Amino acid sequence: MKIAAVDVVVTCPGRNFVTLRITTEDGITGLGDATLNGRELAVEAYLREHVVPLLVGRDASAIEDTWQYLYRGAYWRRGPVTMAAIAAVDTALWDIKARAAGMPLYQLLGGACRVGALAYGHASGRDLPELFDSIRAHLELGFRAIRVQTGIPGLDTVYGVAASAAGGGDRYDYEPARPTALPVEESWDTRAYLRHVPSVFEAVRSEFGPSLPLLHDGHHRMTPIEAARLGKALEPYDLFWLEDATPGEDQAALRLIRQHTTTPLAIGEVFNSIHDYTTLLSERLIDYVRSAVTHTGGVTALKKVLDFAAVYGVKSGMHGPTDISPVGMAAALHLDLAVHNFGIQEYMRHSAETLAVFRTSYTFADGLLHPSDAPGLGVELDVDAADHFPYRAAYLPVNRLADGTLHDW
Ligand code: GCO
Ligand code: MG
Repeated sequence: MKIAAVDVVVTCPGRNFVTLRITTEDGITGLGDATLNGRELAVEAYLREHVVPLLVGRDASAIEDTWQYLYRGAYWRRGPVTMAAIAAVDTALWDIKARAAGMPLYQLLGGACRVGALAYGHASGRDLPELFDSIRAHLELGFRAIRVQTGIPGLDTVYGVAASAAGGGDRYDYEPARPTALPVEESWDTRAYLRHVPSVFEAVRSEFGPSLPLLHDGHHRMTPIEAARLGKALEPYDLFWLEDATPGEDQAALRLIRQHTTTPLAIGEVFNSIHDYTTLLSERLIDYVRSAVTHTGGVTALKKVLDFAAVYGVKSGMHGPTDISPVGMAAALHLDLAVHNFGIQEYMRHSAETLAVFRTSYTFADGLLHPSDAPGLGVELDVDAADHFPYRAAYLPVNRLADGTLHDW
């Protein structure tokens, strides 16, 4: 089963996506997500210039060998651009193999360990009434686990808080990279954040009771000792996890946080390699692996990370914002079903525009996601529809402190 053609499709149905489409000589096509939010064309060029010419004529069924060929064979390893490109090839080849077998991908990965993947949705509000409305709207949609992000007194805009959550906040995208000439600049104040957040979780717990799983994303903004303090302050509210408390590069930072708090910790959405996890897993410094198929080298590589995590009792909690395309989302759902150490799946829901280009078959019911039993990943790319949405340059925001110092966003 030789690879006959490879296309890189860049489209912007509401936000930018990069998709690799591999076609075999016998006409089977496979899709892979290569979207790197705000840096999309770097991956497109990497694929188009350096990877596509290597793929045509290769055996489409040799997935591990192709992975090693692109990883070891490049000499320059790892990094978000390289690993997103490899992820797209790997995912597309798994899609092809599963379509050729007439099976949903999760069957090839060992079969289902569960009936569906528990998903968490994103509730947010600039103040408590907005936040409560947003949580209620998510509960009505069927979510059984909720991420809570809140406005901070004194700050105009805060990561994770929809500008128009007032309308119920059941569907929104508060952070598409914005199509401005320069990144939007937001302001940040960690002391104000640390003072405010525990009171919000106290209010949410007293309104919604003790059993609802609640999550929170620190988005890499704290120092280790600040994160330790927040984790400790949130202990009475029994979080499912505190995510990305500190910047992702510093694995040792989690040691300090861990010494001070029993709040479960999740990290890894910006990681791109199993080597980013060696300290974190072997020293049991985290509870959840946040990596997505899209940014970690694909199904092959993330399955290895999760098997490594299982040795230490660490579970999955895959990244699933709207900048993971429906193709990347479907790949996540197949792994969610197949790995024993599944924890939870983030699910932000794509817009109608996006879903008109990517025809999905996965379903959400009673708080659980299922990838469907369609062969392969279960997603079709409508290339004609994609052509109606040309790429638009866009940036994620940047953060500055009151004195102008650039801070992690
Ligand atoms: C999350 C993430 C996202 C990122 C986004 C950046 O937990 O879902 O933090 O919201 O900000 O993926 O491109
Ligand atoms: Mg996050």
